[in-house]
This record gives sequence, C-alpha cells and structure tokens, in this order.
Amino acid sequence: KKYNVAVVGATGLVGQTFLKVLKERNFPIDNLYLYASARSAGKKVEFDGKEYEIIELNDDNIRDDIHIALFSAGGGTSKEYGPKFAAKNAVVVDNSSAWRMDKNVPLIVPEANPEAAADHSGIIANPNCSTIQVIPVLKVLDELYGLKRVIYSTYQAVAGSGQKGIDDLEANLRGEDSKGYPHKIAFNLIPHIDTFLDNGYTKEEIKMVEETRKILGLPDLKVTATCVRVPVRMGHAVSVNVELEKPFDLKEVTEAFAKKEGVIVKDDVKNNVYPMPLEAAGKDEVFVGRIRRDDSVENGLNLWVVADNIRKGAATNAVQIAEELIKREIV
Ligand code: A2P
Ligand code: 11C
Repeated sequence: KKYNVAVVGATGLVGQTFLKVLKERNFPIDNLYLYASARSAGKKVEFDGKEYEIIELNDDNIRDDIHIALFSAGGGTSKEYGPKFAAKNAVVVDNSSAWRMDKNVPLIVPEANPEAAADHSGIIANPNCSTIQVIPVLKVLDELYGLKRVIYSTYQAVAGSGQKGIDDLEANLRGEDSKGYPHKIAFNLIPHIDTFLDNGYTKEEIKMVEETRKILGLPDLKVTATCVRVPVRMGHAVSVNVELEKPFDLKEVTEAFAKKEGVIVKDDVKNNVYPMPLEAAGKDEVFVGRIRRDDSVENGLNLWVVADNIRKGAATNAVQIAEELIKREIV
C-alpha cells in the first residue's frame, strides 16, 4: 500500500531533510504535496527525479486526501494548521514545540515509546533534537537499572537554529557580527538557547526536562539541564550524568547500548575513539561513548552522546514515527 504524504515547510532545512530521508528509506509514497509560505509558492523542488511545485499553505489549499503530514514550519504554523490538517483526516507528525506537552498528543522516540502512537487524535509530536538523541540510551538504562536522576550539559550545533544559525557562524568567520544570535558564535560559546524564563532557565533546558519525563513515562524523574550553543555546524553533543536505581556493570551497560537498535557505541579511548559531531553528521543513529563510572554518587554513570540534530534530532525521527503509523496500521 502507498500513502499520500504532505511536507509542510518543504523548503526549510528540516523540510529538505524530510525529503532526503523519505527517499533513502524508500517510504511508500503515492502522492507527495509540498507546502511552504507564500514566499515560495510556485517554486520547484525535486524529489526522486520528479519536479514538484511548492503549494502555498493557506486554508483553501489543504487537501483532503493526505494520509500523513510532516510539519516543520515553525510553532505558529503547527499550532494553526496542525488541527486543520487533522480535521481532514491526515495524521500530523509535528516537529515544532507547539503540541509536545499537550496531554492529548503523543510525544514519540520510536526506540522508547512507539506504542504511544496508537493514542493520537490527529497530531503526534516529534521531540526537541537534544532530547531525542539521549532517549534511546536512557531507555536502555531505565529498563535495566531504573533511572534516579539525570543531568544534561549540551553542546548544540548552529544548524539547530536553522539556516540562519549556519549563516551567523559563517558571517562571524568572515569577521561580521551575528544577525540571529545575541553574540558572536565563532570562537565562542553561548549558554543561551531559546528564550529565558523567570526561573533563570532557558526554554530549551525546560523542554529537555519535560520531554524526557513524558517520553519515558517517568513524570517524577529528577532531571536538570544546561544548554549551550557551540560553533559546530551540524551535530549536537550531550554530556549525560546519570544516577541509576540499581548497581550496574560497565561492560553490561556497553553491551546493552551496542545491542540497542539505532544506537552505535564508539568507545575505545586508547585509540582516540569517541563520538564527535563531524562523524555523526549525515548519519541517522545516536552515537554513545566515554562510558564511565561516576564515583561521586552511588550507581553513577557518565556518558557522551552525539547525533545529527537535523536527521535523528528531527527528520529521521519524524519519518520513523510515520513508519510506525504504517506498521501499526494506524494510518
Ligand atoms: P519559506 O521557505 O516559504 O519561508 P527553516 O527552519 O530552515 O527556517 O525553514 C522553515 C520552513 O517553514 C520553510 O519551508 C518556510 O517556508 C516554512 N514556513 C515558515 N513560515 C511559514 C508560514 N507562515 N506558512 C508556511 N510555511 C512557512
Ligand atoms: C536548537 N533544539 O538546537 C533547538 C532547535 O523545540 O524544536 C529545535 C527547537 C525545537 O536550537
């Protein structure tokens, strides 16, 4: 069976990667509808050797034969148009933060909670990129030993800000100031992603906390995060400090990660092998290394997790969710 698929935000960094990933995974597409803003209407985009014309997203252009709609056109667009596509019987897989914490919206990382897809009411949310990449690894630990507390410190690439982030890094390297970031990012670190809240945390940090709890189904899990933008083009890295409920064996942990679908262990420090953004970029898996005990607490573990934030962190995870919908005959 083949499906009618819509991509909303088809001209963007994530939208273009949706198309790449759909093609690579041989997604069973019957008709493809590519939406973007009025700015791009009529523009031609290629997919699988065929040219498609960009459709302007407005109320009159929402087709009623769409089975699956992949959205990545900003939170405002998802808030407004997600329900409108769902009302026309499409299942929306939304990459924005608009719907993630809505209790009627499943938030899914297929390596952890694919079964949540069954409870959708037309919209399924794709988590934030920095959250997605740590979940497959945490899921393994939760199943084996139980999670007690998690501390994240992130090192996030400029591609997380879309094309404008990449443009700022390149402009800075030419000596120019940033247009989007509040400071220069080249040769710098900015401990500020998304906006600040009254409690001194950024929204990005709170997203990591809340989304981790929701996806793992652990509403009381102790989690905290510090999120930092780094002058890396593509690929987020996260230092993850975990306290487990039960004692663990390091070799057993490493073997369990290696067995987990979608996770690749890169941990051979004698030969300088550990995950890095340059190697993770362009890949769909999550890479984990620097696996070592934290002796400052009982059952403590330190990990270093890297992934392509536009692939596993956005497009690939969303397409995997769409594949689950087909596999589970939900669509
Ligand atoms: P457009 O190219 O027409 O502006 P990125 O994350 O790389 O900035 O991409 C954002 C994507 O979301 C683009 O495809 C962009 O289309 C699309 N987009 C932004 N605002 C709207 C809107 N109001 N309606 C439809 N698509 C939008
Ligand atoms: C970043 N994580 O790296 C952000 C981008 O909630 O989907 C994605 C924001 C989101 O800047």
